[in-house]
Amino acid sequence: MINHANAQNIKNWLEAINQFNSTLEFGTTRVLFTPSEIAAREYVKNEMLKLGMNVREDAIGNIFATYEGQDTSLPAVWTGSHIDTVLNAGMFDGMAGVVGGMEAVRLIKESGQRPKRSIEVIVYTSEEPTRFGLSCLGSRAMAGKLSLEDAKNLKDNDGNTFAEVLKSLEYNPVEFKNIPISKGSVFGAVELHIEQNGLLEENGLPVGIVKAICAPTNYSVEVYGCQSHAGGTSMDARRDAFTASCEVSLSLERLAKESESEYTTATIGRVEVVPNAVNVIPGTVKFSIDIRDIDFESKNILLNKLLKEISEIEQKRGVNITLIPENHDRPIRCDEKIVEVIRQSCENQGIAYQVMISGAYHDSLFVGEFAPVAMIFVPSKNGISHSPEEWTDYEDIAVGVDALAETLLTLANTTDE
Ligand code: HGY
Ligand code: MN
Ligand code: MN
Repeated sequence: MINHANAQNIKNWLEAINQFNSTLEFGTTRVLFTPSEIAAREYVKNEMLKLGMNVREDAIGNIFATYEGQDTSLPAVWTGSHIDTVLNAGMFDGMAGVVGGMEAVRLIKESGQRPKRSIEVIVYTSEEPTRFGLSCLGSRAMAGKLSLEDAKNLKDNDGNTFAEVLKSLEYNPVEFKNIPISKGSVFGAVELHIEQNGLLEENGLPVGIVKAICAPTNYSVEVYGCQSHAGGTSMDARRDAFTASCEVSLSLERLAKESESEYTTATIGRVEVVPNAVNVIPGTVKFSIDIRDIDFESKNILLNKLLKEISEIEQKRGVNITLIPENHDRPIRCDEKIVEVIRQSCENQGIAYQVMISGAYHDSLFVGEFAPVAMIFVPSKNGISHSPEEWTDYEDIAVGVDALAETLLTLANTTDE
């Protein structure tokens, strides 16, 4: 019998991690391998050691904390998430899954049960694209989709490459080739995460069971027109890079709304206008495109329509529009057997739930390339995330951990497959 998760424990861990923050005055910012994130890593590793877990890191900084099972030769069961954040974020995105995994292991240990398989709590390196512009660096490398060469080509705003930063922190580049995880070496992975949408709250449910995870496609777009005088240049003589960018933005929004897929989103979140002056027609505009879809084919259809409309805008407005692809990732369906185990865990404990998709991507998207995965969602207040307003009640996280703990134990005691 496993006890109910301790909401106070969860609160203490989350508040302690939240102290490691470079924007205390405005939300939570913990960017990969900055002092606040490194300090948070040390804190979490220390708490994992206090739980009696073995703790190690790989050559990209993924943290593996192991609660050893009876037979350590069996593929382990994974849980965990990330502790890095977007700028001025909340204190739950990612951290709820790391702390939730730690609390689940604590509960299993406290029950005196030693499962057949080891259970590992993973802290994935850099789930957010905040520093190097690419998401899920740690889990992408585990899936064999990020090489040392790639790491040498990823640069932060100060011109540091990811490979240089890793080396400066004494991660051994020679070991980079040993990061990929082979298929079959992980029995299953269950990530607890905040929902980052408002469905669970709307439906008054404490738990969501994720059946599929959207994947991102990201571009940097550069629009070149003609910088000129805001008064002297008549309206029909302009090649305005900003109004052209706005037309692209409205095309993207319409195409996402018209998508036939179950779930499609498109966002332009970062915009740079040059020279960004009141009385100058912008000559250059650079912006990001982030498209999510639960269906890969539908995302490709949207992209083809967008490229066609962009070339029409170029002609009509006499501007040049360049799209620089960053990543074009595949959505995944979660493992039905693990979804069933989570469902059973909820039913056994009388936890109400709904099965749903994830509009946000997660490390589970890449872990799903080499292991069966599923996710457990807990409610986001007002559906808000990636904001200082992000909030999930600690007791809601505790209920999600109850479902997680029983799921992990069931999977870790499954050996007849
Ligand atoms: O953007 C995402 O979906 C994730 O929260 N990084
Ligand atoms: Mn996030
Ligand atoms: Mn996240």
